[in-house]
Amino acid sequence: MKGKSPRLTLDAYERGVRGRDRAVLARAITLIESRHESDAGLAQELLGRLLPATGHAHRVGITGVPGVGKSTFVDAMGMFLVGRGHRVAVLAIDPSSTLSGGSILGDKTRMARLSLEPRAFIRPSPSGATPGGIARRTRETMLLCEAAGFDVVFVETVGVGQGETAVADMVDFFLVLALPGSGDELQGIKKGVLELADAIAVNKSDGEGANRARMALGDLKAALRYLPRKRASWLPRALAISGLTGAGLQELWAVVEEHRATLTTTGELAALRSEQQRAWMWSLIVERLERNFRTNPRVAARLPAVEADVVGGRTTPTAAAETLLAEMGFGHGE
Ligand SMILES: Nc1nc2c(ncn2[C@@H]2O[C@H](COP(=O)(O)OP(=O)(O)OP(=O)(O)O)[C@@H](O)[C@H]2O)c(=O)[nH]1
Ligand SMILES: [Mg+2]
Repeated sequence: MKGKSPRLTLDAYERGVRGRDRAVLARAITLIESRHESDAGLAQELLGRLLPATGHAHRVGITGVPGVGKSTFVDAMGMFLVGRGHRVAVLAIDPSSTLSGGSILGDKTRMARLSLEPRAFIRPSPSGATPGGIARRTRETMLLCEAAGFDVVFVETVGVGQGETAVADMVDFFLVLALPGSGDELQGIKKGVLELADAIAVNKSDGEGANRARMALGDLKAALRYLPRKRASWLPRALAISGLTGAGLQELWAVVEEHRATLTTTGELAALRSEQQRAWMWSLIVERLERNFRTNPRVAARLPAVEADVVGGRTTPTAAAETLLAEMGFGHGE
């Protein structure tokens, strides 16, 4: 990867993104991801200008354990949608990757067709230092993609860690990919993740897996009836798919469209968008507070020792938090 490319002007970013110039879009995302204080103002100004051009896309979150077939699925689904006239953006959050991390390459080879497709755009979302940071950058990247004319945005996250809730908070439709297997294996999907799902797709439903997928589907449908409903108007669906053969993809997209139509009719989509705006505001606040906290010189001076004391069991987390917050003037009981 080359060194820092020079920044464009605000007008050039805006014109390029609106003009669907993918190279400018990529540079605008880099600007959004920048941790330099000097870029933050420009980034927020650009977002402000582009905001009216956002909000029209299908925002679809996808999660599943490593190896479940997310990349293969997104490649196949993306190509299917491009074939139907959509423009597809894929944001992949990889907790193990950094900006120049190696897994990016791996994903591009798994999305061999989509990565060559001019009407698609694939961008890995590097994990930041904080969950709030991931959420902010991914959300803002999604908005840039929408302003650049992408009408389907997939946000992919590996089904480990806390990423799922952050992603579920910023999308309209949350898809959980599962593996065909016994009931035991299905229980391997974290319950908390199941509760976020608008649909569960049992992937690899092909060849020898087809029968097992059908059995898994029965278990899932039963399980879904007992889970608390995310929303009254929508019972989460379970279906069998194969990213490899493309089986079930058309049906799955029909479910996404039905979900959209339902939520539009009930007014829930509008409410969801308002909620997403609120979550965005909070991720900005929390991220800024955390950054100010960590970069506060008094806190920074004491943080390593205090943290070591907590790890070493010499002080309690509560006492340590109080000590550090007091350095910022956040006393107790105000
Ligand atoms: N039989 C079958 N194999 C599949 C299918 N989808 C993916 N695979 C295989 O499963 C393996 C993992 O697929 P990936 O698409 O890389 O899975 P992933 O979920 O993106 O994995 P991570 O990026 O590591 O989290 C690969 O060997 C794929 O060829 C499918 O629908 N059917
Ligand atoms: Mg993958």
